[in-house]
Amino acid sequence: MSPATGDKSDGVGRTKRGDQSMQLLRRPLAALTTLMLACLTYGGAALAQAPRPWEMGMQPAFSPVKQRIIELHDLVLVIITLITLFVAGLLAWVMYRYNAKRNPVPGRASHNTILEVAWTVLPVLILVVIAIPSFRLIYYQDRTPNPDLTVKVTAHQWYWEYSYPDQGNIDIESRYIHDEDLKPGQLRLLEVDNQLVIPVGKNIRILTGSTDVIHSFFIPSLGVQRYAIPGRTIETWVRADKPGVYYGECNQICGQDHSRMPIAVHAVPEAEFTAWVEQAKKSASAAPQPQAAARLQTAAVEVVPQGAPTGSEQEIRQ
Ligand SMILES: [Cu+2]
Repeated sequence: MSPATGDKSDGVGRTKRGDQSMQLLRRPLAALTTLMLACLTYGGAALAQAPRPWEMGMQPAFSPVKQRIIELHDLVLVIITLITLFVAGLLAWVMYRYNAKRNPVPGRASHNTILEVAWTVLPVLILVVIAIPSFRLIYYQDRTPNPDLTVKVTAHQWYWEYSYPDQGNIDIESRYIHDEDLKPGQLRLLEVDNQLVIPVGKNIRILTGSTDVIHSFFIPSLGVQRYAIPGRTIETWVRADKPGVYYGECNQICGQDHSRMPIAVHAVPEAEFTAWVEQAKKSASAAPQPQAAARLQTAAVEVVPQGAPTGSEQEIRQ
């Protein structure tokens, strides 16, 4: 490119190239501002927990299970980092010390008993060190021995249904908010019309099921991830440490609107939860939902052949 075309002056001493470098600077500055705003928005404890711009690690923990997941992750990260550095160091040493120039006559040794025992036993020991906390965590997040509350989570193409068998079978359906209906500050494809309300600090038993295909109930900041499978009931549990809204998504590819079945868990103090239950009971008796109740009863055993439209699909199509 000639200077005449690439470096035109605008008459006040600034050049086009100068403008370009300003523009190059502007992008990182804008990103930094977005990041700072995001930190201000989400940084406080117990606000909305959702994915953030430029997020590198996992979402922070707001449940004991998530806390343990992060601890296991950190342990394994240290171990694999040490192994990677060790192997990379060995490789560099071999390339430096034993290349053809420095080592023209290769050695003829083919066995070393101590080394062979060591490189078999050490990896086994490392795997045992990883396996012990892994199995502990699997059993810990599997179920809670003394649940304070049970919530049945039923997945549909493409929305969630939450019912509370211990609270008079309250049954609510939870759907995403369409882009055009989003209010300022609401998160696109994460906000829902009816949140899953739970009391804070209580052990909640979660039972997942599905009426059509395999979905997955996934809330990163609470450390919950369970398949929702037709014809099966799968158990897990959660305890939210702080009040707040915790966002998640179906993370099992389940059809064309897979990306449109978000989860919003609203953890509230117990008194607020009791009030919500009363309110939900009242509105349920005011407007009974026989269809939803019937679906709930059959959710655990209903298997829909693949390709056959389900009741919920038909509703959506109408
Ligand atoms: Cu799904």
